[in-house]
Amino acid sequence: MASPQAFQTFVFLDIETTGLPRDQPCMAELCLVAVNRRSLQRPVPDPSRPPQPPRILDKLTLCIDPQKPFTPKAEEITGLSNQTLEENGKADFDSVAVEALRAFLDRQAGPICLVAHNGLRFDFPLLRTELLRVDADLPSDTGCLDTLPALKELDRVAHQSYRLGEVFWRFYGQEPVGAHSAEGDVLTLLLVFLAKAPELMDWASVNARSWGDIKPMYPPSLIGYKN
Ligand code: DCM
Ligand code: MG
Ligand code: MG
Repeated sequence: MASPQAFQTFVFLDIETTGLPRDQPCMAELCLVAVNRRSLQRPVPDPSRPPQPPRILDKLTLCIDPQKPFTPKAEEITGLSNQTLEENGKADFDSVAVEALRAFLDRQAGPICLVAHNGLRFDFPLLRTELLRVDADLPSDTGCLDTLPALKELDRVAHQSYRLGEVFWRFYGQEPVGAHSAEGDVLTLLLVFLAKAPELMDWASVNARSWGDIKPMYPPSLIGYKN
């Protein structure tokens, strides 16, 4: 970003998809949890107690009937399928979903920083592709923080895994709950963030990227068919 930003709200997000970037995936589930910086400024959690998210947060979870077939692997790990999403009457990622997303973000005190684990390589570019597909976008000065390189840089320890579940294990000595559900992964990310919140918020104020600089994962025109 051009100058250091004192982000007021951190919006943790995770997206479940029909596959990996090489599959040019579609979103199948989106979860956002918004937390004011005030609720992130607290002592480092006590590792002998089960970690808890802050009491005050806003949450939006949407299931989406994607325009593409799931890969077998994505279906297996997410527990989602084209058939069950359709049977449950879920719509595609459409203008109504965009309105819900916008309204959710508009309710938060700004400036806002989106936070995702591996977000710069996965969640942010894919969300941008999906938004552009329906002629929508987010404000270009929205902050974007990827906790994967951020934690790596703050740790300065070589040869450690920074997969979300492994980082959670290092901080809390337990397996995360609900891996590969969007809400489960967001709560895991929020708890990981809490373990290093002061450092990560400082890091974000200097190193967060701008939404306007996020390149779409693939051109939005390339999709729009169904199996
Ligand atoms: N994904 C995949 N195969 C993997 C890991 C992930 O196809 N081995 C896809 C499907 C997931 C999405 O990436 O919905 C997001 O991953 P995660 O659940 O880790 O957020
Ligand atoms: Mg993820
Ligand atoms: Mg996930």
